[in-house]
Amino acid sequence: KKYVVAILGATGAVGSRLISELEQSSIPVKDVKFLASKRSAGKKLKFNDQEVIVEEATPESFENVDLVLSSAGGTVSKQLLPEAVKRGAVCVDNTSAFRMDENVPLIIPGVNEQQLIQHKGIIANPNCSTIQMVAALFPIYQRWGLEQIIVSTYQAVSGAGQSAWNEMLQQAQERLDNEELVANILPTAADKKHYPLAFNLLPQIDVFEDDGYTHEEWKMIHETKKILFNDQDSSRIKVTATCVRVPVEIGHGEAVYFTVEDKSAVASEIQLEIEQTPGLVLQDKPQEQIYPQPLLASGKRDTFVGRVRADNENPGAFHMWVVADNLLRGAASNTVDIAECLVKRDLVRVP
Ligand code: A2P
Ligand code: 11C
Repeated sequence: KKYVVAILGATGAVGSRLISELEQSSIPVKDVKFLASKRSAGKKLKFNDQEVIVEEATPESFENVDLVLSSAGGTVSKQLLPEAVKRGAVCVDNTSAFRMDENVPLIIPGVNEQQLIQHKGIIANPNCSTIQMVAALFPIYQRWGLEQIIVSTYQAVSGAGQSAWNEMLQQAQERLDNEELVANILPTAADKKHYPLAFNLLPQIDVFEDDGYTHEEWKMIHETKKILFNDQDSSRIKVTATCVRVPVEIGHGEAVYFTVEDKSAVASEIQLEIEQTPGLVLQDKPQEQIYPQPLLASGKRDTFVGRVRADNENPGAFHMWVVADNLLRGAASNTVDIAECLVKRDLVRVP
């Protein structure tokens, strides 16, 4: 069987990678449709050697489509994905629109793809910072159990979309030209004030909740619990986060501090588990200054782990440093991996 695949948000930072990941996937593609806003209608993009003309996304765009890979923002997903499902298309969504919906599986292949069987038309891709953290912790969780996770993130600007990325590059040029740095988007277009990111750090990703956490921090906490416990017994693990935007183009870094249930765990065994897990790459030779870095992870599908070490003051507690390409591992690759799992399990149909 071959599939008609639509990419919603094909012109975006994640969209361009959805196209290349689909090209390299095992999914048998009959035809593709590239959808974006009205602004991009008529633009020409490539799929393999074929020229594809971008169309404005409307509910009718999804007639005769089997599979939708979507990354055009939460508002667009909320409007259009139910229309796609109505027309029989199965949607893998990169946005936060449906992640916490109890009818929507939140999937990281290699961690919980068995939950795909429950899908009702929409499957959610977790937030990029959640994916790389849970991917790195999962083998540790399976072998020793997890009590608590305390994470501090160092997130690249590309996570905020192409326009925020352009804004930071422009600010870097402004600095070189000794001009004032202009900020109209970051930390987020959804809030009132804007600050330069170039040569700066912004401890705000997304908007603030009433309890003083940002929505990005909220996502890391609640998505992690949903993925590991499928919404049942989520109090079994304590998760807390501080998310910071850093002037890096691609590749989120995360300092992950965690405590395990089984206190017999040692750092060398944790390193071994990581080394043996497909999709994880151990880069951990302090004496040779080998550790994960965004510039090294950019363009790769793997999750890179290093600086694994025990907290010498607290038995059963460890640190590690996790880096992944947020646009690939945290978005496009995970989405296409989900789609491949759906194809392999013959689940590309709306029940
Ligand atoms: P467009 O390029 O036409 O604006 P990014 O995350 O890099 O900012 O990309 C966002 C993606 O979502 C782009 O492909 C963008 O298309 C698309 N998009 C934005 N608004 C809409 C909309 N109303 N309908 C469909 N696609 C949209
Ligand atoms: C960022 N993690 O780096 C965000 C981007 O929920 O899919 C992804 C937002 C999301 O800004």
